[in-house]
Amino acid sequence: MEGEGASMLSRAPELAIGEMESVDEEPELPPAVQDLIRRLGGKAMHVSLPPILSCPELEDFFPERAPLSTNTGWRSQVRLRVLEAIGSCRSFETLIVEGICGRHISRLTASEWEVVLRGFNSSSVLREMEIGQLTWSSEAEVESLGLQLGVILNSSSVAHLTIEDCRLTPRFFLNLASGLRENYQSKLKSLQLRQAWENASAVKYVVEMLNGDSRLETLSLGKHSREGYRPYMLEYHILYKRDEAAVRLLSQALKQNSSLTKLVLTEVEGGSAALLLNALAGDDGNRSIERLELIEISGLGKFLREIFISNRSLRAVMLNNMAMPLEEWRLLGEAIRDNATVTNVSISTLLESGLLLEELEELACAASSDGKEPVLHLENLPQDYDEVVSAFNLLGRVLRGEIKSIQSFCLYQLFSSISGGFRTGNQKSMESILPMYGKTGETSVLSRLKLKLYNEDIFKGVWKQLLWCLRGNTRVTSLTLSIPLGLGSIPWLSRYEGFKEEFRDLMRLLQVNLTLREIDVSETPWQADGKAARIEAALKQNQQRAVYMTAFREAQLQFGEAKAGRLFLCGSPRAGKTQLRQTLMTIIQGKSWIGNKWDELRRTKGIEVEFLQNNDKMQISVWDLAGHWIFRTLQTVLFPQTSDFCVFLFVYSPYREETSSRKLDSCFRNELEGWLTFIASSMKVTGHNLPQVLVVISHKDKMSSNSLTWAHSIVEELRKIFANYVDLRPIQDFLYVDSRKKKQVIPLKNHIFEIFENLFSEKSPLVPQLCIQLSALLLSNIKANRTCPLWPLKKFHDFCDPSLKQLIPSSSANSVDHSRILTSLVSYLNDVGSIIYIPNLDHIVVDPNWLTNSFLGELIAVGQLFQAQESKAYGRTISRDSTESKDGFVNESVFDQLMETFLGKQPRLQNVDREILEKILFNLDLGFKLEDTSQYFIPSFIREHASMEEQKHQKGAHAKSMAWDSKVATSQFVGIRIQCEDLKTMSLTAAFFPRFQVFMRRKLISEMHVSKETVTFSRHYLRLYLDGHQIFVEHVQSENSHNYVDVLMLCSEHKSKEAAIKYVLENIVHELISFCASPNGCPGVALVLGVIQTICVEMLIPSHLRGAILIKELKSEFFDDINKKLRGIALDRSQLVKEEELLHYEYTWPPIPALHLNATFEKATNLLWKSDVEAVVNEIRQKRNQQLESLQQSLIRLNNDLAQSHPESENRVTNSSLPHIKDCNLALATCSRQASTSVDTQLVLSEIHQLGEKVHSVHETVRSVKSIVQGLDVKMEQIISLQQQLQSTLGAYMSKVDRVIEYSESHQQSRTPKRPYVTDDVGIFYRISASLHLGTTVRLRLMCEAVTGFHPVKDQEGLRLRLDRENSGWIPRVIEISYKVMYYAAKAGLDGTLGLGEAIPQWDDLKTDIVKLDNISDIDRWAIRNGGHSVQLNEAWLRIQQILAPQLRDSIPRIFKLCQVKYVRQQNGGHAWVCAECMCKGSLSGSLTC
Ligand SMILES: Nc1nc2c(ncn2[C@@H]2O[C@H](COP(=O)(O)OP(=O)(O)OP(=O)(O)O)[C@@H](O)[C@H]2O)c(=O)[nH]1
Ligand SMILES: [Mg+2]
Repeated sequence: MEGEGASMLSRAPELAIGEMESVDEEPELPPAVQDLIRRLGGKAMHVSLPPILSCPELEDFFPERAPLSTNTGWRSQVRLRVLEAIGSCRSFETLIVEGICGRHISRLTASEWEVVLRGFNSSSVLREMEIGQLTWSSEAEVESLGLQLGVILNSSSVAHLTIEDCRLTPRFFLNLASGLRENYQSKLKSLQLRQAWENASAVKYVVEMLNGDSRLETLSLGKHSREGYRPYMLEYHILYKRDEAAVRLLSQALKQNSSLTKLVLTEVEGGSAALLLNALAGDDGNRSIERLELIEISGLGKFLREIFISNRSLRAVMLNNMAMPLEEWRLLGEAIRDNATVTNVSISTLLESGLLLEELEELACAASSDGKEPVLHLENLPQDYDEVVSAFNLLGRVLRGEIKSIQSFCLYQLFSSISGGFRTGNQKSMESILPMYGKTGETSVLSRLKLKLYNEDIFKGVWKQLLWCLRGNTRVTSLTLSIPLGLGSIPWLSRYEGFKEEFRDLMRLLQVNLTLREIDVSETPWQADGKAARIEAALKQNQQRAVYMTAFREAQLQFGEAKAGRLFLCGSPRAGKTQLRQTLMTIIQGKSWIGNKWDELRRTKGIEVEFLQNNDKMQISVWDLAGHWIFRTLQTVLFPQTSDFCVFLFVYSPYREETSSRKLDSCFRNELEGWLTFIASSMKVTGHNLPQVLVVISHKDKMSSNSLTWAHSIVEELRKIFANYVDLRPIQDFLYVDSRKKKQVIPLKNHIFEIFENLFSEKSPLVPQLCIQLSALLLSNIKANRTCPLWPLKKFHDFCDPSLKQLIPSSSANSVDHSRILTSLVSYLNDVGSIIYIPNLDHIVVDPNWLTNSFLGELIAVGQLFQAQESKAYGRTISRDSTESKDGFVNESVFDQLMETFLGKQPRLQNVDREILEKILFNLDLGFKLEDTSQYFIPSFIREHASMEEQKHQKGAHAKSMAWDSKVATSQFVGIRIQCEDLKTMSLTAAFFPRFQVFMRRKLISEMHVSKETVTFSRHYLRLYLDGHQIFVEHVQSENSHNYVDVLMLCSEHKSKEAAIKYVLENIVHELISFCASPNGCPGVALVLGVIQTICVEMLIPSHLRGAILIKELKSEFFDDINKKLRGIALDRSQLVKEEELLHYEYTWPPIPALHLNATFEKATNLLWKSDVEAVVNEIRQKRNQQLESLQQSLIRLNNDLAQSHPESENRVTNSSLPHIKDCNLALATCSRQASTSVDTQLVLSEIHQLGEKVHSVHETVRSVKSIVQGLDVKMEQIISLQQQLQSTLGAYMSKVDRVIEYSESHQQSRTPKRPYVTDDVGIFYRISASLHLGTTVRLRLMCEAVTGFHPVKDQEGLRLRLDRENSGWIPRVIEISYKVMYYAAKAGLDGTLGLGEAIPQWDDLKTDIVKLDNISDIDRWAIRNGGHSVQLNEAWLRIQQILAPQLRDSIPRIFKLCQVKYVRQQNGGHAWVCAECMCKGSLSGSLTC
């Protein structure tokens, strides 16, 4: 609101005040004023007043310098109208005094102040008052203001008063406090005084405020907390310059006060702080303060100890960046240990000057005690690698249970000493960073762990060990992980790997650790790539598991290896699944199959469930899935959620019956891929236990060849693709069978049983004997009793009872909660498929086949007119017309007909009536009945189109039924695509969308209280009217689009687009993502977000034709575009680059030929959400910062190297006759000076750090006033200045490198190209270690020397040379030169800056080669030390000079595609050889001449 207002004001046309004054008739108020008055007069609540005086148009009426007496006539009228408008608005929650007067009190007269403040008197909405950074012309003004503010304080509901950064007079305080003394009605609760007064006399009035008011709860004294990075403004603060008398007065008041509950002291001088704290110690100390916060105060050890010893009211103490000697920390630890009342001591060291880890450890050890609950909350910020190691050592001690005082531990590792892709080589030592020494961690007391690891290597180094430590840990309940999205881990950049391995590690941990309750990964790439939702879902399931595992453990049941499992048969129709099942049955039962001897097998409906084996060793059921796609929804609903206890057989028939020939190989690939996707998507990742999949090929008898070569390669290829999701076994000969032949199937049967045995003993979790016994009993029971598939809960309990009595040990029999055990049993038996449990149903399905085949399979078959036997026509009772429904709804009569047809076919069933059947359908989310109508939504049971032809004809027809209700002139359309993260291995299963529709509808109506009428359904979409927006959630199950759901929105006119997006993300998109991760969704699928081409949303173009791009991809393209533009900025002309130009990136949507739509363009800033645009800009800024930091460090090192070897080298550098560094820029000069000591080095770095911080704080201020885009401008400005600094430092750095490679002044003068390198004849970069033989042909090449960064030139021919005796001396030196250049470039992290990675062939190989040459710098140093010259290198340069000049000079443009140019500014290096592109850019920007 505020931002909008401010920008509206500034858009108004300027007003000529002079002219207005001369007009008789009262002129119209300036539009900005009118607008302000209109808005303030409205009904809306205003949090705070917009800073009106910073608006240029209004400034004319409130001039800062002009005397108040000049405010006459029109000007004074306008002023009055503005002030009155503010004064009569009574809905402000915050009063920021400096906002009214633009920080200068004298800008308003006393009477004007009265007008403007009028509305705040007696206000009942005002909550906060801020007085800060004020200046004034006379004391009278400030004192009068004090009086007026005092009235507000007394009469209004203001609860928080902050006064900071002012030199307010004692009389101001006297006036402010005057009413408070006697006013017991005052609502003031918190008082913050930071550098608030001019002299100590003011304290006595503050004391009066403390004494007088009984409601003040919080007192905060000291420096401004945000002052840390700013230079101190005025050091007059009483608590800063100690005034003992005043402090004593304050201390005494604190002692006597009984209303305060919280005291905060920030950067208060040590002696004063001690005096104040004295008020809390001893028998006569304060007894009301419960919370004490001390920030950056030194030397308080003794006093703090005293407080822990004698104070009994404190509950929480926070110590932030406190400094004291080690011994004091130990003593403080002991005092904490002995204190019985404080329950929370948080200690953080978030500044470089903060306490050392050693001190933290000393404190924690001393505070540790067996009998006491842990109270310490530690936060630390290690400054370098060694400190990280120490911090983890401390964590190790805590996790092993050696230190028992720490309740939460936070480690923020923020330094980035590793850059440019270099490894520190320290990884090895990370391997043993968290040893457990055989302990499980059961005695550990830590409950919260927070890790912010900036460095990817450190994260990877410690992650596995940390998770290993947590396996046996039963105390840590909360883990917060933050891997800042910097360096190589930017989730939306294509090279990002997503920490997939680390994710699996975590899921593996969650299989065994049931203690962890919350894992916050919101600051990791997992948040954006959909994995966070899966972690969430796993935690939720763990909580349920924890409940039943605890029930089993508490009942002291015996555990053993699992014996019950399920075999799933999947594949296309007529693949031979049922045939194979029957052959397996006959083998096991030892008899021949009679059932279908002379009849063709019936096609399977739904899932046929049968019991294959039920003996002492194992209880296996076969789940034979119908191949026909109409049953897929039902199969998904009843599919297992974890792969524990399951084996999958994919059956494939290569035989094409119609033509009696072999099917194409692609059929096999597509079918197998489809089923693997289905399996991977339907099950949650369970760490090690990937679903076991076997491929069986049938119809061997029909095939002419026994060879399976065609299948091997496809299986192998898919095995690799799906390696992370399923365990696809290679094909073996016995897997190729005639499914009708027992003999051929026996080896397969044996193999399956082996897999199960192996699974039970190694991979499945242990289960109680009770479960095993009951699943065996259930199997035998079902065989005996087929007419009673549904049991009431009571009957089921009775059935379980004897086993419970038998297996629960008598010792725990009395204490066992039977109902808990029974619930747990139901969960287990449902997991292994012995029963099917349907939530909210009072019955248990004890015959799974009845539900999956006889009931649901049959019902679908009836509804979809499925013919189980090709020859017979089905559905005499159901008419063809009634079984079609485009939108998925049917009338009650059709539904009745369906049900009756079904019930009529099963007359002997007991316990099953129509009502229960309906309940089952609805509880499985397979449909619902529309309230108040007779419509049933049962999309899976009813056909969409009459025939396949019609379906083709009507493709996209559903889209026609979607339409936007109204389109206003300012229509704002938004389209969000929610898509599977990996399209190769994941897809949304058939049941996903129908179930989501039902779930979302229920949630909207019952939890969000949305009226039923506003939620409309159809087969492929859900339409909503929410919060004023029209929303379609659409999903089409078709070949093209089963991987995504689209959310299309027409935003409300009354809301901003940003607010609308936020709303829909929270209420629809995130709901959908968590539903997908839940057991009812597709737990194996991770979802990511994309944006849809706006015109496609507006025109409701069919989903498969819509343009869409993943957000991470769009961000990445946007990021690259900005970087490209930045790289092109010439150093001296960069002022011409406008910030918005950098942000102006248009994404090109491809044309849609089917709809005759041409390619369109959309601005990335419009397509992306603000937070994403900000993320891109932040990332760029952060990267530039890092690069600059790393370059500066390298420059310092290089300078040091050179300075050490040549004491006079600084002279030589600055007074050097080398023309290109004569004009040595400021940055270099500063760095050279600062490089002299390591302390200075730190200074440079901290300056850089501060630069980043300042940008941040500038941004925060700007954000409150201007719109975000304007805030971005500030950041972009910063980026440009960073880029400039980066380039000038780069220039300086490279000129130093030129010294190292002996490229001297004379070479520069003779304009010798300076970036040579050597490749072999086909263009492969020569390695430094490669041996060169006489007679070999090599090519001498030259890089472009552009000031924005050197790089190889595309399609450069190079100079062909044959290695002979003469040149074999200098060519290796040229290779050395090129390596040195790259070595230093990479060392300084320039590969990223310059984009070298893309340019140089085999850059990754080179990098490793360079790393091996880590001692090059030593060699250089040695060379320089020994005379300053490497004769050989110099020789190489001379030869290059000779060879390229003079006769070849004219050919350089042709052979090397380089032209000679001159940079306008000397500091850019004078002459250079650059490629055509860089020349063009440079001359356009005017930075070079040809
Ligand atoms: N010659 C021969 N016929 C087979 C073989 N396997 C299956 N059949 C026959 O192929 C037909 C279809 O087999 P089913 O087992 O019903 O196929 P299905 O995979 O269960 O098919 P749906 O239930 O529709 O998914 C039956 O007539 C089988 O007898 C085989 O290996 N050789
Ligand atoms: Mg079948």
